[in-house]
Amino acid sequence: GPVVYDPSGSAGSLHARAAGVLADNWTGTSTVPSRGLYPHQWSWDSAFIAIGLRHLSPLRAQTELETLLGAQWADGRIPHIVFNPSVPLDAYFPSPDFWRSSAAGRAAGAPRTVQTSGIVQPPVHSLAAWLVHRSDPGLSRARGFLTRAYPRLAAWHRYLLHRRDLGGGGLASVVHPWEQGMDNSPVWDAPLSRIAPAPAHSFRRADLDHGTPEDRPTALDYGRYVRLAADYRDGGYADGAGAFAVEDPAFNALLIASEHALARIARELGATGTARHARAERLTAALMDRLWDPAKGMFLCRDVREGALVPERSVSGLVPLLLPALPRQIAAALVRTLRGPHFGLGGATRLVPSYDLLGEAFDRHRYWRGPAWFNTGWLVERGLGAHGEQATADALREALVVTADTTDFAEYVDPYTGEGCGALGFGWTAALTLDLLH
Ligand code: 9YW
Repeated sequence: GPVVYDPSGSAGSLHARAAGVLADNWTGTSTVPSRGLYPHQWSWDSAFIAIGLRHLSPLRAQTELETLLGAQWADGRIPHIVFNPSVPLDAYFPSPDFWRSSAAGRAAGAPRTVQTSGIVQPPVHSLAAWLVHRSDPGLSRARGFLTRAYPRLAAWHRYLLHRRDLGGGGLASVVHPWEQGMDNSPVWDAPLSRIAPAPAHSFRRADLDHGTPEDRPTALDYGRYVRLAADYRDGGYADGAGAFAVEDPAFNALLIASEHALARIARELGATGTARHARAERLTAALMDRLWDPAKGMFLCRDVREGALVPERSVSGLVPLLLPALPRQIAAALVRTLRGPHFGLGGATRLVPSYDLLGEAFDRHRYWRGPAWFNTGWLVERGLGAHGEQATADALREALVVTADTTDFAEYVDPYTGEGCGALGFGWTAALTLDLLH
């Protein structure tokens, strides 16, 4: 839709600067989230980046997704990182040697030609593939883009639906906070407290060479991330046995949106897609059944090992608004929660904080413990539009675009002041700004 934003009469220059960020971060086959902090390909970043890139170059957007899909494991999982072999090993931790994905006796059929991590990230990919196709169907058909992508996307969903249904209720579980993408969210504090941290001297954090320590996860958090990942690796990446298993509303809502997108892809390729739409509807029912909290008016995470909901309010619990098929009264409650004191949209803030403004663990600068992020803002903006909340969607879109502009496409921002934090020239911030401008 149209964006009112035009401070200097040159919205075109914001567009050009966003395109410049994506050009700087482009490696030739994919786009890095940030040249300094994250010099490899990240899974959900690439999906969001492709959604923006399609406005600049549908070919590059297709290539972005194809590079990621090329790193798929034999069991269907899409790894959360695809490593760039020309970047020094110590530029990012954990590096390829940590994951041992290409060591002898490759676990679960890791790819032979590229080095990857062994965990996953939220399944935004089928949604991205469909949007990329729609931006230039002629080019897509000529290149057989969907024909080649479809079996890989279908295997990815199959992995999540079958190997990751650790709670037995039909939803996919994440086995590491990094898988859900909101690394140090206060939601993970309780399930993580059961994990014995790896000793601090057993690894070296490369992120602290770039990020401000007060904005990054703590040393204790990192020790636990390393322990969990090492245990998963040492178990051959087999699913089911780990001490950490959580059903997350954003992860599952994105799976549902992607399943609907995959149904459309199947139809484009000549099948009916009916079974996929029906599966997405069953997943939506499971989401409401297992994760909806009527008293809080939002979705919560379920700690599968405890068999209970985690009573923390995170932006993750608002992301299901993105599903057009959500029952009216559920969508209405989510919008009330978004505007209420815990998230403050249109009141205390014009953006969407990553965590409860009134929560005990709220920290306006520390990563996923309060700051507003552009990918979650974009998802909520789409959700507001899908449920007829046009004025609120427009105001949020305007705020996202202005904030991307004034912060030079920051990774995340103070939800009250819009002050930029983390990396600048961040990939999905630039890409989703482009999408919001279109
Ligand atoms: C890290 C790349 C990734 C994102 C995650 C974000 C962060 C990696 O960066 O994780 O080192 O902390 O939390 O969502 O995909 O942008």
